Amino acid sequence: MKEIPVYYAPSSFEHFPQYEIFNGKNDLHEESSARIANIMHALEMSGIADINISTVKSLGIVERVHSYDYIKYLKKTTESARETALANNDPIFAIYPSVHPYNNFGHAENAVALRGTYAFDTYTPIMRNTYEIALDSAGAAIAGAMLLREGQPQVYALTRPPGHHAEKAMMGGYCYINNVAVAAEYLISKGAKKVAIFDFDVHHGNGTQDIFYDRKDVLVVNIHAEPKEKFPYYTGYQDEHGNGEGEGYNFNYPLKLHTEDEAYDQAVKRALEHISRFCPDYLLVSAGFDTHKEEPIGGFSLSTEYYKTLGGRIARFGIPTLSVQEGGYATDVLGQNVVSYLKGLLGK
Ligand code: Q9C
Ligand code: ZN
Repeated sequence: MKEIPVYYAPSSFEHFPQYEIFNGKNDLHEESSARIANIMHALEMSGIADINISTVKSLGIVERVHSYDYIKYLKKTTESARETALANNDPIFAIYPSVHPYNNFGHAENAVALRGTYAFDTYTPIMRNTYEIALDSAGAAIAGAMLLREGQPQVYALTRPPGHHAEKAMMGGYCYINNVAVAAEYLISKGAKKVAIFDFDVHHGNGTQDIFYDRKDVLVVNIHAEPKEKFPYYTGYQDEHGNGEGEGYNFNYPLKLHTEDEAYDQAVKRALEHISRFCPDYLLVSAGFDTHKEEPIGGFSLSTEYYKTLGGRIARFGIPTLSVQEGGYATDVLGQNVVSYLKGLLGK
């Protein structure tokens, strides 16, 4: 039976954000390890996945995507969270921002000031192992990209934490290191001339857009819920087309809340046209399943079956494709949705 290679990092089960702060209140954090437990279970049951452990850690590539200062901050703050966690015997000790930069004079010397400088929301805590776990997650995306270079047509990286909200120098939206961007940069460092990224998470991939906004070697196409209704609120509008050399290499398809299979599929067809016109060497997919109808923080109403159609449309390009896990928080159907998508990729 035809299988799809899957990469994951075992440490992704050790990330335990407890709560996100919304409007001054602590809400239960949706980005739980139950998500990947459910996906792993469904993959094992499906018989279509060849599951591998990733041991890749590539700080070198990560530092081509993110600023040196940002990565240094993430590492140091993780170390400081670890010290406090150990000293207080509090394994879930977490660091959140309290203030954000405004019209100041460029100073961010205090620890609290730095937290606001490097995070754009209050949903993305730094805990005792955050830096290492985020690096492992990006490593799983690189491991997947390595297989593409060996000639695999379809690969899936089961990354957690997710990545597409992480900008060059900011964490947010449960993301610390932009996994899909790291995979793209890895492929380019190995000689790829053109890489396309298709992002179908329900939230706009502001981080990926930010990272490649000025570049024409990486085309970024996003389909998501209208940002006037949904996180990340400030980006994902249709008039964001890229900048300088990158002008014409960024496309956003914001769709109305409650969009169902048929209308969604029409938009997917239009979005994918940009990719076939671009003729990339590789296609990377930010695969978020928070578009599903049972999604607790989504906004669309896609069926489990639709993901198979979507996978089929992506596979039909015949471009070597790495799908990288992003969001999806309906923990009892998430795995089924992933399997449906992978079946589409495999042409089943
Ligand atoms: N209390 C990803 O899907 N807003 N991130 C949640 C609900 C943040 C989603 C508000 C959503 C971030 C990778
Ligand atoms: Zn999302």
